[in-house]
Amino acid sequence: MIKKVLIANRGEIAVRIIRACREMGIETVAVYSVADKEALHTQLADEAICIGPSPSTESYLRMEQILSATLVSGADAIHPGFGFLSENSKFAQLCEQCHITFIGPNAEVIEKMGDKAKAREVMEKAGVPIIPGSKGAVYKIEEGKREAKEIGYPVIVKAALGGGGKGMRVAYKEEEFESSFTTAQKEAKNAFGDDKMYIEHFVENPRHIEFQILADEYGHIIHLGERDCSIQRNHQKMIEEAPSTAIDDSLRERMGEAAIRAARAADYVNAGTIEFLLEKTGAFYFMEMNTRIQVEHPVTEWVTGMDLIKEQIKIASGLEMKWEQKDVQLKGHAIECRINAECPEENFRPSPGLITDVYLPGGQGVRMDTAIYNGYVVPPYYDSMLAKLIVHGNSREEAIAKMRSALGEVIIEGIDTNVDFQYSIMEHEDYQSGEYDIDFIEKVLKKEKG
Ligand code: MV4
Repeated sequence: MIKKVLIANRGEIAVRIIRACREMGIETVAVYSVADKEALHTQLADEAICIGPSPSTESYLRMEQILSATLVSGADAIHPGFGFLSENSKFAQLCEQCHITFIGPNAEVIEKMGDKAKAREVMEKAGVPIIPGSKGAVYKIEEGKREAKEIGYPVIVKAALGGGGKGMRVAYKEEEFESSFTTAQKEAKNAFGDDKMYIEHFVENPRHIEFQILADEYGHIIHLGERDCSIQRNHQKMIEEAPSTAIDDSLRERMGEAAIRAARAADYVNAGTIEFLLEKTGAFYFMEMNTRIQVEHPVTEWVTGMDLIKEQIKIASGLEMKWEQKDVQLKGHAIECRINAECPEENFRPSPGLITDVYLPGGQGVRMDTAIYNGYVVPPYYDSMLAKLIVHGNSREEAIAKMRSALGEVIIEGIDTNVDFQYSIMEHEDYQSGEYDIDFIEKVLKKEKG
């Protein structure tokens, strides 16, 4: 069993992992940058080691520094959280070489699923529905144009190493193809140092539905139901909920089975997520697999009653999973709102700085995952997410009522936040009816401007 974990992350997820370890009797080591000397994760862990200057490229992304800190502290495992090095196959491999347990899937799986063109091939072979698209990789415009014609417009050109919207362009008709392809490929080359592309039919107005899976070393794989992550802006999710208003028990069973097939085909071990696009017709397609714990994991925790971080640690320790699919019973409804340090009125510009006053909501069915406190200074170097407000109710209506009430109690002074914007979404009739797709926020903002 793992005895001591180094947390290669910061903010609320680092705190979340420290708490899980403490409950399990596992020692914790925090790493921190100069800007995070007074951060909550630095203070909460049993030990803390400074790994470099404030920019993440000089601290949280420095593999050698983090590995050295692990060896010096005597930790036997690293939890990477999300972002930073969490989906870096080279880092997972270096951990292996240093005999450090990487709490996540192995390097080979991370690399395989990191190449989205490769992942498509793996899923197609396994009988998981994929979006009609190019057979393999595409490097040249002419080749792409031929494929696009066969697939049928509109098409979307994607970078194989992309994800999260980078290196991705839509072409609605053949005349647009050349410029879309060229722009996407240039962006890919810049961002990922790789110009491998693939092409898919562009699915219009879908929902983003993802399935949480857990897999142990002994071939047991279960799914924990879906999260609806359609409420997003510029590929940044804002609200996630479980269950989805677009999915009934029969569709859940079919998508869940597809997710398990996908995980098995990838030889997956640990916690992972299968992303699907869901059309209004009920047709669903594999999009990507995320090989990390995700920001929105608490909504799944609340409808299943499981602790996903503890499950990750147990699986990484080589324990056999004690859950079977029949043990997974979804109960009630959970919603998560991401609270960011940003100004919605000024195109969501980041708003770092000193927090002069904080009041955090609580009560039955209300959870706040955060690393902020009164007097904390939000550094300008990292992601703007300050907190995740998660609520659980017996019904979706109750969950929405709880979220409105809890958002109304939040006080964060000194910086701008999106709390009022989140409140306005809870009041929106299309949110309340559950009839929304991935274009919801864009539509709301357009209407506001008139
Ligand atoms: C798509 C798509 C429509 N059709 N692929 C966005 C990020 C990356 N994970 C893939 N993405 C999309 N791929 C096809 N064939 C639409 C998107 C997309 C999207 C997907 C999920 C959530 C929000 C989104 C916002 C814009 C575009």
